[in-house]
Amino acid sequence: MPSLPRKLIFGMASNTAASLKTAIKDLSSFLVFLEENGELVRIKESVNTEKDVGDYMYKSAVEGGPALLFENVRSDELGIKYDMPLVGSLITTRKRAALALGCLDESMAMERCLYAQDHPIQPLILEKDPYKRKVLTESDIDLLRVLPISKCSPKDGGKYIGTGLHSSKDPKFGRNLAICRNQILGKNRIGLDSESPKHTRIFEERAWERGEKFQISVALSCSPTITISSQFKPPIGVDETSFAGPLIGEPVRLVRGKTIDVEFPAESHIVIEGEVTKGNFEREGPFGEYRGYYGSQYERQTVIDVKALIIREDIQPICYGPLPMPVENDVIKQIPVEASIFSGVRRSCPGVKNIRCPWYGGSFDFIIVQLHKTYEEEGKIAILSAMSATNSQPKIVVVVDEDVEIHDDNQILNAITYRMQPLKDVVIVKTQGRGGDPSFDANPSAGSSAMGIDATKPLSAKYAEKIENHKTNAEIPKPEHPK
Ligand SMILES: Cc1cc2nc3c(=O)[nH]c(=O)nc-3n(C[C@H](O)[C@H](O)[C@H](O)COP(=O)(O)O)c2cc1C
Ligand SMILES: [Mn+2]
Repeated sequence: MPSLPRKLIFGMASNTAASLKTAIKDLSSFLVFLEENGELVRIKESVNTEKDVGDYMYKSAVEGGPALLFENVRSDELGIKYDMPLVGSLITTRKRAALALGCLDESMAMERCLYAQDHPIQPLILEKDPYKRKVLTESDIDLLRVLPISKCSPKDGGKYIGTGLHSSKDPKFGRNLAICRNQILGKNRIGLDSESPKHTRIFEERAWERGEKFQISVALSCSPTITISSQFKPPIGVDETSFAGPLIGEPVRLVRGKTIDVEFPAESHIVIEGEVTKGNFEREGPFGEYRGYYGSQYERQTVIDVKALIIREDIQPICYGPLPMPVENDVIKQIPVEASIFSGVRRSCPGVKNIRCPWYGGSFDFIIVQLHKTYEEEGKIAILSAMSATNSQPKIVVVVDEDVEIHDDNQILNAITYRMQPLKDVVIVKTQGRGGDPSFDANPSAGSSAMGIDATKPLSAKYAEKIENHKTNAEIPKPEHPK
């Protein structure tokens, strides 16, 4: 493989990490930056897409390890060696997610996301494609022979693209950007999983109602900033691409589709363009989901008929597609989802201090709100706001006071235990129910519900004083006879 470009980033050597001002605009530069800062390692030994890649990615992800650049990838099933390297476990730590947002200091990431939400920059559609690309069409396409796509988890029903950026358009709502997973179903057929009521799904159904095929492009290996920006949760009709602009400090550049009327981010190394025909379903899955369990077999998954596979020729293209589940999914979503819920809750509770969407709730289903309460029932209002701030339908919301450290689960559980009375402080509402939540799937006819726990102290009542640490500079002597 030709070595990665050693180019300067933001006019200075990329290892001067302390000077990162805006997010990095393309994947190759991001990888250089990670490598020079000890956040990426190259795997030179030959690995297969059936097992090895998944094993490596998962191990590095659960250990909080580096991103992995697989330089020698093969498929034993197909008996081939790929020309294209594969990058995996790319955004599996909050630190790298923050770097993708342009923050060297993780604690600044929420603030940057709030800034991006409040200062969107519309993308720029280029008249001319700035890069040389190879365009393969319809029957010339054989996805698994060209792209080193691996299994993500051992019992997945096939090989999956997990990080594809799906752009689509609607006459009323404009452009939408989201990540959906795609099982490779054939040479030029991939599955499209877009849950209801997400915008991609709504756009798809509206295209079918107009009697049209649903056009969609799936971009791989874009700037990680755009990948993360797709996870903001604005209302329908707001293009998530516009949140990446303020993060990279300029409009995201889009290129017109080669075979469909949908643009894609110019810097993408790989783009799949296709159409979804109403009624075209295929069996898909199972897939190891973001909740940490395999989703049940999907008998009816919509299918994208691939019209074009577009690959950069001006650089060494790298494939960023398969991912270690559930870690990378949860980390990519976490910060923008927290920021989206923060701005939703702030509308009704200006005293909201922080939001946390922990990995154990799949970064969607469990929300912790830290609140400076100004009136007695505000904790309950914060619960209702957090539940309805996005279209992701959380299942559990916990509200805590500002003296509770939001990233310390022990403190959260202590607040739930001793600042809450179940009969008075728990709110339960019936919900639509989400397929994929194993506790719902086990008995769907029983329905589903969401719970809010107000674990804030009452303002009016006198409350027991919390024990603070003793303040002393004295050192505890070391034992004289260590075991
Ligand atoms: C790695 C990754 C994979 C995802 N896969 C899917 C998926 O297969 N189906 C889905 O409905 N949402 C998936 N999501 C979540 C959506 O991208 C997310 O909810 C997004 O905000 C939806 O946007 P939309 O409502 O504008 O369509 C995924 C998220 C990440 C980070
Ligand atoms: Mn959207």
